Amino acid sequence: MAKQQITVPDIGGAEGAEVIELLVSAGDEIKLEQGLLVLESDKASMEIPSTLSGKVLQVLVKVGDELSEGHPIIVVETAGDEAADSGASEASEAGEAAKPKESEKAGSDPAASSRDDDAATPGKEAPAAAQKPQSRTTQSRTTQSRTTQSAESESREVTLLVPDIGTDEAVDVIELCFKAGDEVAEGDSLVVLESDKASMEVPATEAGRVVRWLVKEGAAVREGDPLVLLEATAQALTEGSASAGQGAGDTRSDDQDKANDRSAAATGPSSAAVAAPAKQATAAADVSSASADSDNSLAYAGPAVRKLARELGVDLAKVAGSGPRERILKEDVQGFVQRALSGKGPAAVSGAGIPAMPEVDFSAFGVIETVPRTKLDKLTAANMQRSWLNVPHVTQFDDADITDLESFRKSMKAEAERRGTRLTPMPFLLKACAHALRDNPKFNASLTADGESLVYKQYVHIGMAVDTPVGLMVPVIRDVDRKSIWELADEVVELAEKARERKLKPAEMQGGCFTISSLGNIGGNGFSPIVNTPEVGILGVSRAAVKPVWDGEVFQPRTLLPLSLSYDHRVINGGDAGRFCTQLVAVLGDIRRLLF
Ligand code: CAO
Repeated sequence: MAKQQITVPDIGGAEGAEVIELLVSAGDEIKLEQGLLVLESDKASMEIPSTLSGKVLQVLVKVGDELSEGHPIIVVETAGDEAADSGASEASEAGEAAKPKESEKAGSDPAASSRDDDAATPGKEAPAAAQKPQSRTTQSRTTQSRTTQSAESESREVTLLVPDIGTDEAVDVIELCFKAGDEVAEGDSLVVLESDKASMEVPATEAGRVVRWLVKEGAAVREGDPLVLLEATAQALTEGSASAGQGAGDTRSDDQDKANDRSAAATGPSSAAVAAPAKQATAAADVSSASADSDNSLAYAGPAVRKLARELGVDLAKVAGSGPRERILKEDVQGFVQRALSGKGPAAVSGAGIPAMPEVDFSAFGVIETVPRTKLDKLTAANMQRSWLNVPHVTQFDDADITDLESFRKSMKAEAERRGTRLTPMPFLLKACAHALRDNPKFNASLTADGESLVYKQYVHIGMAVDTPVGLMVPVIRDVDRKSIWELADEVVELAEKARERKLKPAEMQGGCFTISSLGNIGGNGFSPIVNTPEVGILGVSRAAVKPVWDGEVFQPRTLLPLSLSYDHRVINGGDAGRFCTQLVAVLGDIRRLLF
C-alpha cells in the first residue's frame, strides 16, 4: 500500500481553472483514467482523469476552487507498485502537496513522465490512460493554429485550421458559432469541439468575414483540418499577410450593418457585455416559446454551460448571464429552466411553442404557505420534463399471476429473517426483468444523441425508484442477471435505506439500463411511469390483489400483480413491448422459468 497524490496535469497553460464538479469523494475506489473532477476555464471545460487506481483517502479541493497545473487534487491509497507507473507524486511528505514533482514539471504532464518510465521498463506497455493527457484547453494552443493564404493574393481569403487540440484522435464539431456572412473578431469562439472527455472552444486567430464553413456540425476533425474560409479584415491582413492590401467588406456593404449587429452580440467577452441588455429585454418579452431561429452561438457561455443547455433544450440566447461580463453560468441555465417550469419565465424547452403556465395568486382564495422545493425535487422535475418532452411514450399494461410466487416468497420469509434480510417481491421483479432484458436486448439499449445508432449494453444494471422524504431517488443495482435472489434482496434493502438516509454516492445512481418503479407497497391499480432517459424502458408495478380468474370452468382466486411498461417508441415498437411484457408475465407466473 502506498499513499499517492494526483495533481492537475498540463491543462494547456490555463491558470485558475475553476472546479465545477467533483466526480469522486473520500472512500471511493477509483480506476485508472476515471474522471476525478471537471475544470472550466474561460475557453474549455475538461474532465481530469485519474493517473492511478486505488482508494481515495482525501479530496484536497472543492467546487469553486481555482486550480492550475501541478495543484494537488486527491490523495490515493494504491496497491503495490502503482507509484512507479502513475507519475503521481508521493503524498506522505508535508509541504509537497502544493507543488508538482520535477518529473511532472519537466514534461508538463504526469502522463508524460509515466510514459518515459514505462518505456524504460522492458516488456511493459504504458496504460492507455497514461499515454495521452485527457484534459486540455485550446486557449493557448489556438495561437499556434496555422493560417494559409489562398494562392490568389487578391482574394484576401484565409483558411483557419484546427489548432493543436492535445490529441491525435478525431473530435466532434458540436457547434459552429457563426454563419456565412458573419463578421468574426480575433479571439471570438469559432467552433465548439467535443471529445469523450472535454469540450473546447476554438477561437479565431484572425478577424474577418465568414465566407464558407469547411466543416459541418457533427463532423470529426483533427489538428490541421481546415475549419473555415474567412475574408480577412483590413487589420488582419495588414498584420497577418503581405498579400493583404484592402479591408474586407468593400464588396459586401449591403450586408455590413446586419453583420455588425450580429457581431455586437457575438461570443467574445467584450461584445457580450454590449449584447446583454438587449438579450434580457428579449427574454422578458418572449414568454411563450423557444423561437425556431434561436441562435445559441450568440450567447456568451463556456462549453460546459453550452452542453448543459443542449441537454436541457435551453436556448442560451434567451438566458441572462450573471457571471463576469454577463457570462452565462450553469446556475443561470438551471434557474431559467426552473422559471420555465414554474411558469415565471420563457418556456424555452425542446417543445417549442408550448405556452407558459400562467402565474396564479393563490392567496386571493385563502391562506397559503409557500415552501421552497428541495434541490432533488427540482432536479427530478427538470429530468421528467426533459424526458416527457423528448421521448414519445407508450405504456403497455398487463397483470402477472403471482399466486405461486407469493406462496413461495412467504414460505421463504423465515429463512430471510435468519439471513437478516427481507424478501419482498422486488428481488423477483429484478430477476424477471433481467431475464426479459437478456431476451429482448432492445430494452437494454440506448439511442445515441444523434439518433443514428443504438448502443446495446452487455451488462444488466437496473435502477429502482425509491420514495424518500426529500424526493425521488433511483439507485442502480448492478449485474442483476448475475446475482442470486438473496444477493438482490440484500441490495434492495441496503440501497433503499441509503437512499432514504441520503447516503447514496453518485456512482450508485449511474449506469442504469432499465428502471423499476414499484408503488406496490403504497397502492393503486396502475400508472404510466416516465422513461428514465437515456434508458428506453421502465416498469411500473402496482399493488397486487386477489381477484377472480376464470380457469375455463370456475372462477379461481388468484393474486394478480398489475404491471405497466412505458417505453421510448423511437426505439421500441409495440411488438417488442408485447414480447417483453408477455415474457415478464410468464416468468413471474412461474419462476422456474428463471432457470432457463
Ligand atoms: N403488491 C403488494 N404488496 C407489495 C408489493 C406489491 N406490488 N410490493 C411490495 N409489497 C409489500 C412488500 O412485500 C412488503 O410487505 P411484507 O413485508 O409483508 O412482505 C411491503 O409491501 C413493504 O415493501 P417495501 O416497500 O418496504 O419493499 P419493496 O422491496 O417492495 O420496495 C422500494 C422497495 C424502495 C421500491 C419501495 O419501498 C419504494 O420506495 N417504492 C416507491 C417507488 C416510487 O416512488 N415510485 C414512483 C416513482 S415515479 O414518481
